[in-house]
Amino acid sequence: SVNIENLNTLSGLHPKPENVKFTYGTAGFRMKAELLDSVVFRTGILAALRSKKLDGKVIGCMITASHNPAQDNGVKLVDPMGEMLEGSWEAHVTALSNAETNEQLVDIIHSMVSSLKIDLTKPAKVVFGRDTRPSGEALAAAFVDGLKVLDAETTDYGIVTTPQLHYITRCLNTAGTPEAYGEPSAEGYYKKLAGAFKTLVDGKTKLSPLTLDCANGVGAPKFQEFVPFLGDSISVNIMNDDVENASKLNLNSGADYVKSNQRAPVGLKMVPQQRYASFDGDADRIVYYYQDDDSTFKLLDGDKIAGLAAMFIIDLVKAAGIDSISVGVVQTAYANGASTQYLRNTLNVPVSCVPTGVKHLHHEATKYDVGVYFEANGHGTVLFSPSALKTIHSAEGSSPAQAVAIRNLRAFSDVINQTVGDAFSDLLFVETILTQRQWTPKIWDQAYTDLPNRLVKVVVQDRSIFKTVDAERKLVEPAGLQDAIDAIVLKFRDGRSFVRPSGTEDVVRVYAEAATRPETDELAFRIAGLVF
Ligand code: NG1
Ligand code: ZN
Repeated sequence: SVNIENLNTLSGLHPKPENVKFTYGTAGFRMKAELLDSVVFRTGILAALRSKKLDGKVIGCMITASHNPAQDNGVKLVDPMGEMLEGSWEAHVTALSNAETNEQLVDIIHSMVSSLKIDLTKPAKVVFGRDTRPSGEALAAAFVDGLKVLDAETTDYGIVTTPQLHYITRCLNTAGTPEAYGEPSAEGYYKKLAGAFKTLVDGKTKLSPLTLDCANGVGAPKFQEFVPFLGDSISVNIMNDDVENASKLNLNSGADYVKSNQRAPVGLKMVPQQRYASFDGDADRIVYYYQDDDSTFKLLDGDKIAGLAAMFIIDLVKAAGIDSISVGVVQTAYANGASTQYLRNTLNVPVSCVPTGVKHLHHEATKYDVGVYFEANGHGTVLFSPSALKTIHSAEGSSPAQAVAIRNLRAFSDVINQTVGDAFSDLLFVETILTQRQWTPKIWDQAYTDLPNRLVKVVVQDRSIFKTVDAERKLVEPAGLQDAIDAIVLKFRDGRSFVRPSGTEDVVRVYAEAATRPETDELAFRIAGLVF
């Protein structure tokens, strides 16, 4: 059983703050960094338990608060194949984090051990990394103390992007198997992605340079590290790369800022028709943008990236002569209505809508041979099923053109991080498609025209009274509210609006879209008025 004396000593170093209730949500634990010490310590205990439960498989842990301000931090666990922690364990880690005394902590551990049949004699292996936040180092030390409670073996990967940590976790667990995913190191990651990218752009005319806003986060030093591996296959001008000055992290920059404000990050003077992209603070999200000749700002968000990827893959499987492979796209209700129309009616691909949160999108995407999933905010990736990969790797093609398409499909599956949305990998696959087609951002943008849309936050007394169904598109509670929403939406051309409680902030979100900007604003205003 657990060495209680050891646990008491270690736990004493990481006391729980009083009167705080913690919840492991869609983004793990995330809050002001000064509240996190005990939470991260206990997350270490849980990670070790999870590894023991999975017979010593490696569990990953990432210490980051993504696009949140510098004073925040967070912690998130990664399951063996690089996916998010299994849903049912979120309740266990929440319970551990809220134990008020050491006795309660021990009780919860013992009841997990018995109800989940965890064999404590099994080994535990846990790896971890963190972003550039100053609070990260001390939190990593708290995590290591948590691992000591159960004598877990551990490796500290230091400062890495969130997707690198997911990649490394999967590599460690698949090493030596037919599913081997790559070398478990940042260098192995760079080599794999760069190698695939070079194959994909080989012999094509290089595009003009891409300007890349790194939100003054971990993406900056890590992309710098990546550049030598890419050689002269791409040129990228990195900006907002000041990670020494912690207060600048995500400040008026990054994917979340650009998407929410529909404007360029601080310090960027845009030139018409050039390509720009922004990462978020832990480099798992990306959005593109450009300026049109009339100076308007044009956003190429997660929906636009999904459309581009789906279009390209459909063409590629046709060209390869293996169009038995089915392609599908997964979105949330926040996807622009015009993107859904484009996917369904122009590309003729099936589109599923799931609740907000990457784990829902990821899960749904595994149902297709090739599943493209993106949140509008720029988090997403493309999943190739094991059988699709087998088909792609065994196909030979009956013409030189087919052979080239097959080679491209293989490289495309390697350039894409299959574990989680990854800004580096998404950047490379967008650059691949634009290079292969010799497309400007404007040509990419012409696939469809976004409906004007508006996302507003409404602060309410108790957001837990809002209950949704149908992938969060309909409210069932409070009673009558949905009917009132429907009655208003009906009056707007191309009108669509829905209301849901945020999973990460204490607000209710109202989304609206309609045929024109003034109608959209009016619709959003009227629906927000109903909620308030
Ligand atoms: P909530 O706060 O539940 O709306 C937000 C984003 C999600 C996702 C999560 C996790 C929107 C509208 N919502 O969720 O897409 O990224 O944070 O970070 O962008
Ligand atoms: Zn992020």
